[in-house]
Amino acid sequence: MFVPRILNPPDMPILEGSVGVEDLVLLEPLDEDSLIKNLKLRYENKEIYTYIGNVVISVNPYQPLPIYGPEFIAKYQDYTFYELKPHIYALANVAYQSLRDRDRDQCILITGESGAGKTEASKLVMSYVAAVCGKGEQVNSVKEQLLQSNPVLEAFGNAKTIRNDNSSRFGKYMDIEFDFKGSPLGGVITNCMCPLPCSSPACQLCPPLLICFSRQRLPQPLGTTGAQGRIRAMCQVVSWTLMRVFLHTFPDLLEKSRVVKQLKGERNFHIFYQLLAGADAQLLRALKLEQDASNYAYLNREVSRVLGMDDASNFRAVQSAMSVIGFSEDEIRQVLQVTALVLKLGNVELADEFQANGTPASGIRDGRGIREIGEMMGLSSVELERALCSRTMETAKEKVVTGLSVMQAQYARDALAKNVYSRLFDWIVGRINESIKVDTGEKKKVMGVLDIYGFEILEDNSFEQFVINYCNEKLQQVFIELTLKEEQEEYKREGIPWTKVEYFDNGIICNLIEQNQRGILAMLDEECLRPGVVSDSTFLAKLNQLFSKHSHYESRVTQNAQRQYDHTMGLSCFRICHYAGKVTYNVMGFIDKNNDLLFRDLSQAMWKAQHPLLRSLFPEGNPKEASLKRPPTAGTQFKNSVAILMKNLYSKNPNYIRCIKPNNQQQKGKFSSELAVVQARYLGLLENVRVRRAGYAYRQVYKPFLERYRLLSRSTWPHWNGGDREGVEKVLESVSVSSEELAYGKTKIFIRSPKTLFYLEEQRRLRLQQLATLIQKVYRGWR
Ligand code: AD9
Ligand code: MG
Repeated sequence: MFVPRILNPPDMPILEGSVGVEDLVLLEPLDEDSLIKNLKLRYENKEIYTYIGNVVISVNPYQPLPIYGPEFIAKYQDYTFYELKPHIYALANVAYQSLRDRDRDQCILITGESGAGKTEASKLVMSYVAAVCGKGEQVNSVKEQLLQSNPVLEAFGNAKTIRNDNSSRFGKYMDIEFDFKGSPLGGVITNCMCPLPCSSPACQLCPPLLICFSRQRLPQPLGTTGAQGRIRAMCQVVSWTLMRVFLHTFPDLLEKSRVVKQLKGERNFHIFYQLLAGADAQLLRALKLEQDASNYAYLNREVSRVLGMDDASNFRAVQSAMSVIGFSEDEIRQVLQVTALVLKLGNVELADEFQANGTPASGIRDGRGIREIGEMMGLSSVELERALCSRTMETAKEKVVTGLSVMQAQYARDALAKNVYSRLFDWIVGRINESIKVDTGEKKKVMGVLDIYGFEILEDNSFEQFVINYCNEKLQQVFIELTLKEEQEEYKREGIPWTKVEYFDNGIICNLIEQNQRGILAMLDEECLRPGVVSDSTFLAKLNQLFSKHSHYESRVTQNAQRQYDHTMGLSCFRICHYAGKVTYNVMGFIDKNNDLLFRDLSQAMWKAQHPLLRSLFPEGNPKEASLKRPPTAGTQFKNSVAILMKNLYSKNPNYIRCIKPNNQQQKGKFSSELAVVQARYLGLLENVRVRRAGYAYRQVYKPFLERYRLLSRSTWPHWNGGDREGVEKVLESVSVSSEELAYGKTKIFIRSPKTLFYLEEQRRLRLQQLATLIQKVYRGWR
């Protein structure tokens, strides 16, 4: 039996009640405590999504919930943003529709701390887009490739960490491009029939109750055809073509250090374990590998398995995904060979040796291992050993070869392994990009999806946290500027005076870090390039001198000068007062990590290797290409990537998904308020609500607003033939909303206080109850 939508509880918008408010803009009182309580209450009721206006907050459920899949995608596709419960699909739908109908490129920014659910959210967005964006053989193949890129990227770029069993160890930004021909690629006209008999007095009630009236498009006719039908909705289905996907990763921030060393309880990148567990005997033999992960120095011996993760079957999934994406068999074989090479490099043991003149040097202990590696690389083992254990210094007149000490040679070996792996990862990303495109040369529309590490405050923060947090400062800047700008522009568009909102501008912190020639990154580069003895300590001394008076910089030295003594901060540390809180960074290792040196001997040796893929990863090893110019430092590369990303984001309309991790144990149903409150601060949620509420907390286009509330006025109910704006005026007059609470824009009604909206919702709820009782009586009468 057809059930009118309003009688169907799961579809009813619930603004207040047992599961908390769906939109934090409606929160009363507005403070941190009630914000967290609201999220907790909702989480405990398995309502993991909550809005702040058009921002989606997502709390990781750590369990599969029955709210995803084609059925839900179809539902969210047919409703406007506030009509159904908060959901990522609703946000994806708005982004997709604005892109389609308003010709605006979109970006979806997903932020949150490790394990908060960013990558899962990005996959939901991708599957939504894949489901709604048109059909056709070519498009389907792009969709398939788009979805299959996930397992491949995750195998090579994700790892088990203490905080997340499937943690992405790289930043990912993806442009999903659609083609646009100026008119729909295909159209279907569907007639929708009212399912109630036209003679029924209930027909008087149909318009506001039926789905077809509130929807612009229906995939299928609703009910019966012919004489019974009274209402006709013209629905046009428009197809769009998914054209290509372009992945940008932050290669300089693939956590390369993980290749050679992992923290206690963590693993190396998944692919190593997948390869060992999933390869059959023949493949293992071909790759000269042994199945037991404990044989490999680069793999953490304590944890080779992750509960609930099947490495062997994931390996098969990765192989098949690579084929779907378009990697040839030969390419897959070469990728696996290079992966195996990295593992084998870790087992190269170095021993003390002495040069003829008696100075200490190093040599390779295990002759068989190095021979095998050499064979796989297509490089003589002598040459490989020379590259690993010595260094050539070139002056204008001569070449001097010096032996490396064991420590230096170990450093060189690890640097080689890290470089081979990270360049392999970049190559895979490039190869995926090459595949997932159908270049039609038409005008494009783009939806960008950013899945990037959130703000990090660890016990020991190093260079990695420094750049990650810098990136988050920049994202916060985008957030503030675009949110405020968007508010401002909307008010302007609608002809409503703008009230200025006070907020903290974090530009001063961004400058402290990135300013040319004067920022921390520039100082680090200067120190790395400076001849003579440089060390992390000289770098710190320089910072202390330069930023002693900076309001967002602290160290023991600057504290001492101001007679503020904080012994929790180490002597080798500096602290930055980020927008999200203070973070203390230990400078030890900054210079090395920023330099990220790969001795030229090694890149030249790799370029000489016969292995085509390996060789292609080291173009700078070609003597003809060799330049005396140093490659940019890791910090500069990162800064450049961030600058490109920012430019890209500023050119698009932003949509936000803010992810929250409810507990540190990856457990379902557990919500730690202490943990959530810290994240809410990092994410600036309260500030976001304030900005949203500063002027008018709620705004809505006249037509849907009228559809929703017209049953509150006798003038507009059951029939209204006037204009939408006039109808809204009638409704608001009839419920006596004060005119100070309202502003009538060109296309939208603006409501200042959430309380007014509560009031309207409550009135509507009561009215619907009356109507529902009436309908039920009518039904009973028919039977
Ligand atoms: V990290 O910064 O890459 O370490 P993410 O990306 O924020 O982190 P991820 O998306 O990987 O976290 O989520 C962590 C785990 O939480 C997943 O492996 C799932 O087991 C679980 N998760 C996250 N979101 C959902 C969801 N919507 N439904 C069910 C989820 N489980
Ligand atoms: Mg992730």
